[in-house]
Amino acid sequence: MAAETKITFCRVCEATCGLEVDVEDNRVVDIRPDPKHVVSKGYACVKGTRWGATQNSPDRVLHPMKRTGDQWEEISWDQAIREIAERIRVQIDRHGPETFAHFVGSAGGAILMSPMFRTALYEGLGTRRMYGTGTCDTMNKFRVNGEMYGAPMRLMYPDVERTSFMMVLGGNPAISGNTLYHLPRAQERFSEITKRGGRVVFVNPRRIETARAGEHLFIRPDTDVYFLAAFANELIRGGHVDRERIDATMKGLDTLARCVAPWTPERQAEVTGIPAETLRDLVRAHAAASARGGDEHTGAALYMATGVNQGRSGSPCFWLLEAINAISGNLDRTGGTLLGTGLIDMGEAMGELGLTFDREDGLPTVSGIQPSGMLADDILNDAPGRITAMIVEASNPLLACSNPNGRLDEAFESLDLLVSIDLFRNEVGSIADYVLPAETWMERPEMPYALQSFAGTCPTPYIIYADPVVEAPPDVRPEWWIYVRLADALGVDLFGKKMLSFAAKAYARALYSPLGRFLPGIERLMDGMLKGAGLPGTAAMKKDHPHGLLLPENEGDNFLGTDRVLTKDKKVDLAPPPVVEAFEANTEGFFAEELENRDRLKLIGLRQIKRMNTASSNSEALVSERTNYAYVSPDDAQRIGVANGDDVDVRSAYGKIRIPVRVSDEMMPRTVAIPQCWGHAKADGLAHASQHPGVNSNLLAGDGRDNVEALSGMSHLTGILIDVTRAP
Ligand SMILES: Nc1nc2c(c(=O)[nH]1)N[C@H]1C(S)=C(S)[C@@H](COP(=O)(O)OP(=O)(O)OC[C@H]3O[C@@H](n4cnc5c(=O)[nH]c(N)nc54)[C@H](O)[C@@H]3O)O[C@H]1N2
Ligand SMILES: Nc1nc2c(c(=O)[nH]1)N[C@H]1C(S)=C(S)[C@@H](COP(=O)(O)OP(=O)(O)OC[C@H]3O[C@@H](n4cnc5c(=O)[nH]c(N)nc54)[C@H](O)[C@@H]3O)O[C@H]1N2
Ligand code: SF4
Ligand SMILES: [Mo]
Repeated sequence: MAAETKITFCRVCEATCGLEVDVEDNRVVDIRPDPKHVVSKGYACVKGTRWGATQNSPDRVLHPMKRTGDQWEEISWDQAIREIAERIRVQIDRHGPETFAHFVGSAGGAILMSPMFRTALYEGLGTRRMYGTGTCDTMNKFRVNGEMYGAPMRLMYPDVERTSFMMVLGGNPAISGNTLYHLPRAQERFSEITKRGGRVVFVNPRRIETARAGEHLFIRPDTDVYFLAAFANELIRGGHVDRERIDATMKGLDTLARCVAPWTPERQAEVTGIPAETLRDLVRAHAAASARGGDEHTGAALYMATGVNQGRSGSPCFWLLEAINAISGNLDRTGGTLLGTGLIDMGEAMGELGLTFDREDGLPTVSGIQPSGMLADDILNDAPGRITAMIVEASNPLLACSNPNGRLDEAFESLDLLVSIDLFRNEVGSIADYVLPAETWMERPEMPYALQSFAGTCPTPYIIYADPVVEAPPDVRPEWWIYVRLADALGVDLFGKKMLSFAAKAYARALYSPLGRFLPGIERLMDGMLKGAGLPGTAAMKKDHPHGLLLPENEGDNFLGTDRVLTKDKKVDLAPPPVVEAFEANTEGFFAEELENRDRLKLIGLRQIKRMNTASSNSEALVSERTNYAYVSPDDAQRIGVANGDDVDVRSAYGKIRIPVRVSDEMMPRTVAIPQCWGHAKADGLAHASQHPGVNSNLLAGDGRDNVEALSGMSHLTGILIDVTRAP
């Protein structure tokens, strides 16, 4: 049969680039960027264009698998659902509902349908123990949005297309595809800012690839809070604030001013490594871009990503950053930062603080996600409510999360029931009791990530829908289906509604029976969402807008002073008490520690274009190196006494690893970067990855209270103090 070309979009990262896929006999044979996609316009990276190797991998799990001792056995779905439900029931009867936990990874964020049914099952069972890699990447932002704007999902994005001053702290969008706002072709779009005479500044301990689009400034890891405090202080002292807007729509400026007052450009320079004069120059440029004269407002925007989120002050940093955008008159302004309008109002839908509540130990659960850094503690204890059973969906926490000296492995191995829902038998799957095979993104109908489609975090607003590119193998299932079937077997009502629950269960039961092909597909729900928002339905989207449908541009002036501000008094809070408290409690103490540790090495992570966390490590089309490396500056290499390829021992307070080095002048002195999410030596279900294992840098990261940010539950994964010596 000749190849047929289908139009779809990649779901490996948040850029969701458009793709053309050649399919022959239900097999993917070629993938190219879609030149007609309305936003990615012919851009796609290798993870998208070489996805075929993962899609067609001989290692994929194609049937439910059950482990007994070292033996794996293929079982039917009926048996899998029945046995898993029985074992969950036994644990809940014995220890209460909170004993049954869930963990979802980043790939789970790309699945539109799963979260609804997953949450419904856990809520129905009465357990709130839902963890995820959200506390490895962004929960500080949701927490602070909740405090400042009244809802975690009030998420601003920089108006990249029109700004004339942009500063990016702790992100590398050209490699990562960006996070929490939609930016395919990142490099090109940042370059356009420079071309139209603006400035783009990347603040990062590594001279990153994206920085080719603008300027780069080294910053000592985990010191951004001092840089941002001094930046805010200089803006306020210099009078570069929009008093009128602040008085009308915000509150707390005085408290903010008091908090940042001690942080002068000189003082921040002592720990950040950014000279005072450089900071002053940036503030001047920022103020000039923000100034409004006549009808000119070119705008300025600050943005931060995981490199800052993962530090010890992720929430205070994001507060300062948002406050800078707000007080300088850039929030809700063309060329500044904007709040999108998606298909539904996620902020309102998720309530005042979303699903934020405190755990018994006082740590937070933001937007329903418990701190992954507490997971080992929550399993390895004797309290009656400890976790004994868990489902892991689309994740590999043993490599992705802090795992001090393998403590998380120990915790997972001690569980009475562990289930992995995945495409492969990864390291979690290898020790699980059951592995349940899921569909790949090429096998499901979808609109992009919820944040994009629902919250509208797109500088170029648009919507797209795609049918499955290939039919799923007969015995794999979508995640939502698994949760509905488990709810059925456990006798749990979904959504707290008897009729709706009954209908969902009847539908799931029938979908894979001989009757199934007469039933409408799950895309019917998406059809409803689109039409509900006044847009063409799925059929019209496919026929008339296969490359995406552009939506009206967002010009701003649609947030401040409106009901879209969800705080009680409808004012943006520039000094939310819990964040101010945390800032005041920690900032001086951390500063003293920084001064004390000025000469020590700090560890940071490094995302690589060919690897998506742990998920592409089994692809022979993407991974040819047998290991990752520790990247050190020439200065440090000399001090340690090593050259390219030599092995070093890296020790932290929590663990030790051995890894070869690469000397790189991209690195800031006293900083070592190790690409995370390697370390596949034990993955017997991943033939290629286990032959190209590399080293797990998260064995050096600490867990427990001391390594979890008290405001957001974020894990401390960057700026970890280490000692590096030449291996004997
Ligand atoms: N030191 C350090 N550690 C880090 C980071 C860092 O910067 N530094 N980054 C952190 C971040 S931001 C994150 S998000 C985590 C990432 O960690 P994880 O969220 O665990 O990410 P992945 O490794 O991408 O996903 C793991 C699994 O998802 C499976 N999968 C892929 N697609 C699907 C699907 O459609 N359905 C199902 N059911 N499974 C699927 C893959 O086969 C793979 O086994 O790592 C974190 N770890
Ligand atoms: N190729 C590829 N793309 C991915 C992923 C992947 O694994 N590979 N993962 C996806 C996921 S799950 C996510 S969450 C996003 C993340 O998207 P990004 O946040 O853009 O990811 P990174 O490239 O890790 O960027 C973090 C940057 O922070 C810098 N950094 C580290 N510590 C500090 C610090 O203390 N201060 C400052 N200012 N900078 C610091 C690092 O050098 C790094 O360049 O990427 C997604 N896209
Ligand atoms: S940038 Fe992200 S969405 Fe685009 S092709 Fe690469 S992995 Fe896919
Ligand atoms: Mo992430």
